[in-house]
Amino acid sequence: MAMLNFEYKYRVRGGTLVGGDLFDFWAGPFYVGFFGVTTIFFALVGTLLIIWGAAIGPTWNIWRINIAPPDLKYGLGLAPLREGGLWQWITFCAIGAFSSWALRMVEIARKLGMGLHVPIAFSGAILAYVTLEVFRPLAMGAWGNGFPYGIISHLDWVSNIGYEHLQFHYNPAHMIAVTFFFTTTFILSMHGGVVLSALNPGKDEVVKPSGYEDSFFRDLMVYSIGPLGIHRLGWFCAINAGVWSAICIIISGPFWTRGWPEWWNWWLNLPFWS
Ligand code: 07D
Ligand code: 07D
Repeated sequence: MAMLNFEYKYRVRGGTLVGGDLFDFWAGPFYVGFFGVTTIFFALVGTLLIIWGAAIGPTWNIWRINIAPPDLKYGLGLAPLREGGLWQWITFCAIGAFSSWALRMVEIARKLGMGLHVPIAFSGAILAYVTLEVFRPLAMGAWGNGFPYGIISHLDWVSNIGYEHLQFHYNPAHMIAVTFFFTTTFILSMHGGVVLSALNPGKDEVVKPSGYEDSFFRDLMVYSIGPLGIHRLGWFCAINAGVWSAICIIISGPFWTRGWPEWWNWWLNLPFWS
């Protein structure tokens, strides 16, 4: 009941970014909005194009379906549908759907009078995707440099691009991205663990307030970042994981064409070694 009263308060017109009152309503618990409609449109068209691509391909095996980008010879032009054109339109729809979803988050946050932290975080993932499928192919002069749509085939792409640079682990931005991914899961497991240990006690035991969580980490390692701080840190690390991923791939090809181990020669060439 409390939830319903609360919904009654905020479920009012306003806060939309475009279109005024157009689509400014809920369908059950689902906020529609202009960007809800555009998300559904792009996601539906994109999915139908994927199904079309699968239908004209050699297999319905879900793992092996592959919709490849155009051959490099098409450069940055439009390719015939069966020769990568489908990939181009799927990419267009994917960008439409992902950005509509982010903008819908913005509208909902505005209605609730909340910050834009969630859409900002999701934008990190969108940035990584657009870097892979648009910015890097643009910088390299052909859509054929994008990754293909297929569960196994996109793994092959990652591996191939990795070996094109001999040893991708030597890419310094990849190192930073990987470290942020590892740090994000590490701090989430610590945070989830401490919250559960305090707020989900055994039968007949009392729930412990947040001071207990702080004390746990102070006793353990002198310092507790605090209940707000841990979420700031998580947000920061997670976004950096996506952003450094985007950096690590945009520099691979457009800015560094050789093996990544070779990049470290600057270190060996420092004057004080010789
Ligand atoms: C848990 C949130 C839920 C999302 C899920 C994904 C689809 C795709 C497509 C039938 C954490 C739903 C999947 C809608 C269906 C067709 C054609 C997010 C969670 C459950 N990958 N990748 C996977 C995508 C890239 C890489 C799995 C998408 C890059 C590696 C899944 C994209 C590179 C491995 C998947 C994308 C890359 C995977 C699990 C877009 C570098 C694995 C994903 C749009 C980033 C793992 C068989 C997951 C696997 C895996 C989806 C891009 C590398 C199919 C949608 C090109 C090394 N990727 N991926 O849980 O098991 O994400 O693959 O950019 O080992 Mg990938
Ligand atoms: C791109 C996904 C965006 C998703 C969006 C939303 C839907 C809807 C619907 C569920 C970015 C999609 C939503 C479809 C779903 C429903 C209902 C996320 C994206 C917008 N690597 N590597 C990375 C590691 C090696 C290589 C990133 C580790 C090898 C290349 C990350 C290892 C070689 C590329 C990372 C390792 C190699 C990468 C990926 C270990 C191969 C990239 C994360 C331990 C031989 C990619 C921007 C990411 C990248 C990337 C980690 C090994 C090559 C940092 C831990 C040595 C070529 N690697 N890697 O970017 O930077 O997520 O992409 O060995 O292109 Mg690597």
